[in-house]
Amino acid sequence: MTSPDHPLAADVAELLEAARSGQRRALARAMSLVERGGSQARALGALTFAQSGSAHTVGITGAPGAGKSTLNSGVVGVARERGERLAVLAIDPSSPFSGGAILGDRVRMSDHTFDENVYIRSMATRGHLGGLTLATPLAVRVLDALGWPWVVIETVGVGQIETEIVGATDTTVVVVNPGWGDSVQANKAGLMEIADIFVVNKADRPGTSETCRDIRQMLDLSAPGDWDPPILTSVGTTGEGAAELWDAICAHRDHCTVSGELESRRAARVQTELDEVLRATIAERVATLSEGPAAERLRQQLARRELDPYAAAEMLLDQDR
Ligand SMILES: Nc1nc2c(ncn2[C@@H]2O[C@H](COP(=O)(O)OP(=O)(O)OP(=O)(O)O)[C@@H](O)[C@H]2O)c(=O)[nH]1
Ligand SMILES: [Mg+2]
Repeated sequence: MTSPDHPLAADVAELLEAARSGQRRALARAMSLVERGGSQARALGALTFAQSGSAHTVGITGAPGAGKSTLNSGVVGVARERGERLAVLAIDPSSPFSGGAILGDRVRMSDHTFDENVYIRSMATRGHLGGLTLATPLAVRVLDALGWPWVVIETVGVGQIETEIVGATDTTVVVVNPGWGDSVQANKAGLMEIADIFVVNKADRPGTSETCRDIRQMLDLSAPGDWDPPILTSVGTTGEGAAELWDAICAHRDHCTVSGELESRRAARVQTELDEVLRATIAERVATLSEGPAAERLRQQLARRELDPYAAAEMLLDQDR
């Protein structure tokens, strides 16, 4: 039995074929399956893995309201003028139910809504195991296999997971605002670490050059690599600086392609993804084991101190073998 919500692997292949032929609805459905996780998402991943690896992924991160979407819309415009095709994923890690940020992003990206060479998709976690940390690379893989040469991932850089997602791209752009240097931000060090390009957006506001200088100083303190992250300025609302940002993204792509860093980063990423899949799979198993009727009996024995937790765990694992 095949239902529209639970297609079999063959249907997933058909869906991919339809998406490949340019059907946007098929692509949207494929992305929904990815978001939902589970066996269909895995089937999509399996079908697309071998064909992926051509797309260049660009992460855009920064504090809420830094102007990521506005700036990105300008960058997409520049890239389009240069004849590029791009897919944009706006990741909303905040909650599965919040739609505010996503709605805002839709409005800001609306310049590109009717352009068949731009694909824009918002993704939220549906609460499945591994969440966006696993869904994002899968979504990228689908777009990649379908022939999108650029995948831009925008996410709010406030927490560990968000940095993980955006840090897991080929080129990472960190968007800050004037005054960032003085602000106490918990994951500043994390952002410094993942940034390939810095952009001080809202450069129409005072303090821009000071912020650029502060970032320069922080970068000088960190271990030098063979890529020196440029520090750019932009005004998202006017499009100022968007062309320079696109140029920097292309320069970084060329650099890491030639240096071999692209390949090593990607190899490391697949390894991280494997670890993440293992973690999620094991977590799922733990949840199943600790919910069953056997666990309930053991819990009572634990409460009566007839059994210690190690012995109980062993018994559950034995039963599951
Ligand atoms: N003054 C000024 N305002 C800007 C600039 N860029 C963006 N904005 C405004 O800043 C606000 C937030 O912009 P967004 O592009 O939604 O920011 P964001 O980082 O995508 O926000 P979230 O996705 O909610 O984290 C909007 O009102 C923009 O118009 C800029 O360069 N200067
Ligand atoms: Mg946004």
